[in-house]
Amino acid sequence: MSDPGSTPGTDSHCPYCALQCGTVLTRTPGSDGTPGTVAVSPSQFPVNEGGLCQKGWTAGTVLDAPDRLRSPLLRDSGGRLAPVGWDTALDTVAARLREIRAAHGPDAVGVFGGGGLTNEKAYLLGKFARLALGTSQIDYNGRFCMSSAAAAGNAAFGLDRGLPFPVTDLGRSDLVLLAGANPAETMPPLMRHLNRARALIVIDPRRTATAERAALHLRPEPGTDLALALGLFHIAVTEGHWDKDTVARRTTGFDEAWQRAAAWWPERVERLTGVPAAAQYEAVRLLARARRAHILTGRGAEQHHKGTDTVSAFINLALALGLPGRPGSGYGCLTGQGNGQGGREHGQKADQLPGYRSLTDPAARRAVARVWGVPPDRLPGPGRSAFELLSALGTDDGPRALLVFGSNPVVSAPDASRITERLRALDLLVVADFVPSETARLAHVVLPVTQWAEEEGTMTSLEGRVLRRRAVRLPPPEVRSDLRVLHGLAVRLGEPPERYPTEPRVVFDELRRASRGGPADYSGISYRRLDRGEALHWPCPGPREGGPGLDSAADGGEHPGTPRLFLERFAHPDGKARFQPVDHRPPADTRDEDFPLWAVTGRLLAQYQSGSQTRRVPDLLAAAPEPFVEVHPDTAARYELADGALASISSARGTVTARVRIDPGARSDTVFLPFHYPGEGRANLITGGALDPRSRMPEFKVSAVRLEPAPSGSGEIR
Ligand SMILES: Nc1nc2c(c(=O)[nH]1)N[C@H]1C(S)=C(S)[C@@H](COP(=O)(O)OP(=O)(O)OC[C@H]3O[C@@H](n4cnc5c(=O)[nH]c(N)nc54)[C@H](O)[C@@H]3O)O[C@H]1N2
Ligand SMILES: Nc1nc2c(c(=O)[nH]1)N[C@H]1C(S)=C(S)[C@@H](COP(=O)(O)OP(=O)(O)OC[C@H]3O[C@@H](n4cnc5c(=O)[nH]c(N)nc54)[C@H](O)[C@@H]3O)O[C@H]1N2
Ligand code: SF4
Ligand SMILES: [Mo]
Repeated sequence: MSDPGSTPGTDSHCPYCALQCGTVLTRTPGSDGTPGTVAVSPSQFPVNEGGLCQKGWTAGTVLDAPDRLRSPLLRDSGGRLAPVGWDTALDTVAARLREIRAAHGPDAVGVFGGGGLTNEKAYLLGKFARLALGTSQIDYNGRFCMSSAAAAGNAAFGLDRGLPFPVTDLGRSDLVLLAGANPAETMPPLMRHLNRARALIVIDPRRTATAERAALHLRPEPGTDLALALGLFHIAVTEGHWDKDTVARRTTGFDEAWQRAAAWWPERVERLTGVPAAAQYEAVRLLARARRAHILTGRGAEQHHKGTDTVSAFINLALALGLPGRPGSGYGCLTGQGNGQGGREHGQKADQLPGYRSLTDPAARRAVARVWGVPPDRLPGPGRSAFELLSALGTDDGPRALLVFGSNPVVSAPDASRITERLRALDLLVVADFVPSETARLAHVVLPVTQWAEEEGTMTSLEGRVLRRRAVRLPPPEVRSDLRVLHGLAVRLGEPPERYPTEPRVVFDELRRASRGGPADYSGISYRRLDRGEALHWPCPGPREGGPGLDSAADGGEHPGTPRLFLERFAHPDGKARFQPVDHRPPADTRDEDFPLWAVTGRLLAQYQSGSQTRRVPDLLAAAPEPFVEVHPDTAARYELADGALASISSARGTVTARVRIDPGARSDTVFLPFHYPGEGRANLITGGALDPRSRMPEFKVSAVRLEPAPSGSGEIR
């Protein structure tokens, strides 16, 4: 790439969450050939309207993190990671992969991707795994994120796009119900839209910054949202608030779903969830009175071993009220990661091909194999889901090598000490990252890659809009893009070089062809249209194959994209949405004498995910410096814990050490831990691997724990 120059004011998007706030990047050229610093300011993009959160404002700092990876690293005979050249690093990886494959077969190599990768990277990673490695063993961290909402959305609507409407619709809503989401911390600029809505209902066991803005805050015991949603559905029907006409015209399966919900009368729901019956009636009354209403779910409702059924229960409620498909109303999931939407569409998921197609669908296999220039039987079948893949590493029939692109599972995977052990048991761990994450530190080979402001690409936001990421500076000299890394490895594994383009635009044009005809059809979207500022939400089909318009230089055609889905019909063949017959079940853990409290985990405004990026930003670290446990004053007193003391929080899996923060907004049966910190403060030392049977989502949100003062002499937690 040539030096992009120092033109002030390049439009791009924030590198962090799925809101993908619009930014303006300004580069100050460095002296003597250094890449220069990048300042981020907000643009007047519709989702953020000139606002950014603290993470967005400070994102430029990570580009110049003092310990940024600037050269490939290879573990030497003394066990230390030492700098080497790219040829040595890639030759070593390719040679070891070949040995492992020859000894144990192609499924002995696994790949772990991320929802922060651009569409181009996610697409090429899936292709690389299936063709260059020939492995079925690929999955990604999106499995830990919105997979339950995706499974429920597909079941109900025949299509999964987080928000089937633009974010700006929320500002015109009469009522927004948020189940298990805390956007005041996780997507602050979204609050501009939510504050414009007439009213908010928040369902969260904690009194969060978001709940403080709500007209009504329902505080269920953690892990009981499914019963609560069944109860709200029950009241909607028994009080005559349901939309009989829409249910009859546009849905199927009401009777079976209702049979389950019929048994969840308000007093029973109150006994199980702790939400007073009067508050349940009030919530349904507010929903029913609203002309335009939205029901949104976040990770609080989804990250459970029954997350899919819980989301289905909220969708049942929405369908009963006639919201999905009604203009100005709807159900949506607040997707989390920067490319959490696009990352789930292009084939880095264990069971998936580009265009959001199924790896087991013969027609989809034929279509994608044709674009890839291989016979369909070269495509392996579905592999293990993320947690199952990580759990199998280094076992007799599991992968012996793992390539990680865009995740830090040592901190973010559940049952973290066991997963860390599995990573250590590998014959080969390769991590591509731009900072020495906790996972990179365990690797045999570390590959330094470019960051957002150093690369071109596309991201798909939580509203299904495809956005351009733009390069404003050159990367440090020995740093390569993920696309170049994949190309270098594929060629060394004997693949034809042209199969792995390194130019993002060329990869995108191939992705367009590979997605054509799939649910997430990008064939009508091109860099040229995006660069003209067109607002394109998928599906956006392009001109017919062979006709004008699909070559790399071409435009993509005239299709305006689809900002609002389901207005005429849902995506199932009969055009109807499907109620799901779901019923409540308890969390995987039970509270007992040994573990009498619930622990829930989640996020803080100033840290992002495993923290490997934001813990390197001084302002953010100052705002949220160390792991803490939020405890109700009565609970703290019961366990003789003072504010600021160090506590041990133990589950059947392990123990976390964190500083006590007494908070009257907590429930007295529940403590809260953020999961952004490494070492002894890793919240995931206590979480477990109970998986949702359909989405394979682990139960991050609820664990039975015991709380006690940390043993004296406990180490530093920073
Ligand atoms: N600052 C910041 N922003 C982020 C991220 C980040 O790491 N930091 N990550 C991004 C990503 S990838 C994601 S997925 C999103 C997540 O965004 P959110 O879903 O808003 O975030 P969480 O904090 O994980 O969970 C939301 C709430 O769920 C509640 N909760 C816990 N258990 C339960 C329960 O059983 N029922 C209910 N109803 N609520 C419960 C918690 O108290 C918490 O307030 O945020 C995105 N934005
Ligand atoms: N207890 C608990 N655990 C959770 C959750 C929870 O609520 N509670 N939430 C879960 C959720 S929703 C999520 S999304 C996961 C997220 O957890 P992780 O998957 O660990 O996500 P990140 O911390 O964003 O890790 C991304 C890593 O990839 C690097 N990276 C970023 N962009 C790129 C790129 O383009 N290329 C390459 N090669 N590397 C890149 C970053 O530097 C970072 O080290 O955590 C899950 N874990
Ligand atoms: S809300 Fe999300 S996209 Fe917007 S500035 Fe903050 S982290 Fe970035
Ligand atoms: Mo996420």
